[in-house]
Amino acid sequence: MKLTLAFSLGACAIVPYILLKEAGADFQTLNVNLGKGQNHQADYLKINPKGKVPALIVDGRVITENVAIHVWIDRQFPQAGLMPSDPMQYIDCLSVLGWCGSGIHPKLTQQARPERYCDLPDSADRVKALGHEGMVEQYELAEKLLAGKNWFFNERFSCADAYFYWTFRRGDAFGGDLSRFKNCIAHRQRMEQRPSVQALLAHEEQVKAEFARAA
Ligand SMILES: N[C@@H](CCC(=O)N[C@@H](CS)C(=O)NCC(=O)O)C(=O)O
Repeated sequence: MKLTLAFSLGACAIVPYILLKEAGADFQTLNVNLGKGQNHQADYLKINPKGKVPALIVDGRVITENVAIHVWIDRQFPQAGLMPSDPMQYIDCLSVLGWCGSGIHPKLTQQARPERYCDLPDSADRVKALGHEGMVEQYELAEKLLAGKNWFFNERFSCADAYFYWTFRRGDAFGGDLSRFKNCIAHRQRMEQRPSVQALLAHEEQVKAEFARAA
């Protein structure tokens, strides 16, 4: 089986990268420079007409949307136990994935791309500030969900941990003081000790160098 992950630096495509590594999958990445708009070029739109990363190409067939990709990886590599085995916890885990994708991610995009939310003159700072406020409200919830725990479910790493890790790391990159989110910070530190995330961080350095050479 040939697996190619459409990937970009710092983007939510890092989540399936982590999960594929956790699963021990053999895969390659197609590195898409979002900063240069490569995701809107014809070659990439043939892969994902939505113009977004991630996309996972499985023997030529494309899967888009993080949640669908995560579930596919879990089903393809069941031995990795990336989703909880208990049916109710499985649903709770899907619920966290949905929340990361549709509850937290839009607050991050609002800060990165305020012009997509409001194009009135001089509105960008206010749009970003509201995005930040909304993001922080979500981290308050995460702080409670992670209280007294190493991982979201069963004291065992799952897709939920990988997805939340990205949302918190991305949110932190916008600046602002997140030091009160002690459980989220500890979760991030635990994530960064996992070999899958270490591999990701090394891969990001390589891709950074590749993008710089192409600039
Ligand atoms: N709903 C999609 C969202 C994907 C998404 O928004 N990806 C961002 C990177 S984090 C992207 O490709 N942005 C490029 C753009 O919007 O121009 C998913 O969960 O996979």
